[in-house]
Amino acid sequence: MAISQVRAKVNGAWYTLTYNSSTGKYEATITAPGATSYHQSGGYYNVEVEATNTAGTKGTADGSSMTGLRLVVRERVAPVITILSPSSGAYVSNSQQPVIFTVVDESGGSGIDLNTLVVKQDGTDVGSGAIQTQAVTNGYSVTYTPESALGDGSHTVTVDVSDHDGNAATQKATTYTVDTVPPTLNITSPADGLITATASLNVAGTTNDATSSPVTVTIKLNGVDQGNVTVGSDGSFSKSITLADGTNTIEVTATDSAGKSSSVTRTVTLDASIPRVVSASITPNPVDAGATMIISVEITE
Ligand SMILES: [Ca+2]
Ligand SMILES: [Ca+2]
Repeated sequence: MAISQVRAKVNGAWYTLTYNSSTGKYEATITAPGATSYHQSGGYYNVEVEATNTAGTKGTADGSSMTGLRLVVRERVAPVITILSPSSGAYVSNSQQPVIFTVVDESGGSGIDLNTLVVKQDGTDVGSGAIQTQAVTNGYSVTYTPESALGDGSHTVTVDVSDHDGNAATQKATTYTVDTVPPTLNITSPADGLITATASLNVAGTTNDATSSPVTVTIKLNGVDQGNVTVGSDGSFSKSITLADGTNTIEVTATDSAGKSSSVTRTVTLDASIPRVVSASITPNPVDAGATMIISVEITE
């Protein structure tokens, strides 16, 4: 008996093996399939081997009976983590601000292994209870929501994940600031209820924020924004506005970088009228010395 042909079928293609006299085995050097075996049944390519003798009789084997014919192919492209929000440097006013990111493997890759997903809040693993996932193309959209309120200040979330073939994504991180406290706002001018004869009025005060300065200030006069207000490094601000005749409502709002705001409203009355003496009389006139008389004056505003 003699062997006439030995061949192997890998991923649908047949390859002829040749006899190696030094090893006594039939061998071939072939190129592995270009795609991971992760999605194949059992996680491997089932390689078939067939030997034919000179009588034309075939003997076969494959991975179902011979584990050495179960070909595991791993792709070597790492998945990609993209943090969508909050972005690094952002200020947020929610002490349980959700952190939203995607973990996506390449098309045709082994896919994201969620068991390898590690999210850390300020260095501590957040655990699976704080994480929600939703499948997207080649991966997942993930939302991490802190289970308890974070303190005001800077916080960092890191994300790690690998695909099913063990390729680790480059770690991504976002560092953002939680700020739940609105800025202070103190109006030094005008006093509430001021009545003035001058249309030009200085609105002045100070503002500050412990966590996310600088603070922006807006001044609305009777509902109309009065334009840019410069806030000094010490938090002081001052702006001249022009009052309308009668009752004026001035609303000053200070807003920190996290969007938290404080407002103060002042009501000021502009009375620019000049009293005018229209007529006057003294009755009686002439009057007897030491007698009673009446002075009567008519005034308009
Ligand atoms: Ca991959
Ligand atoms: Ca604040």
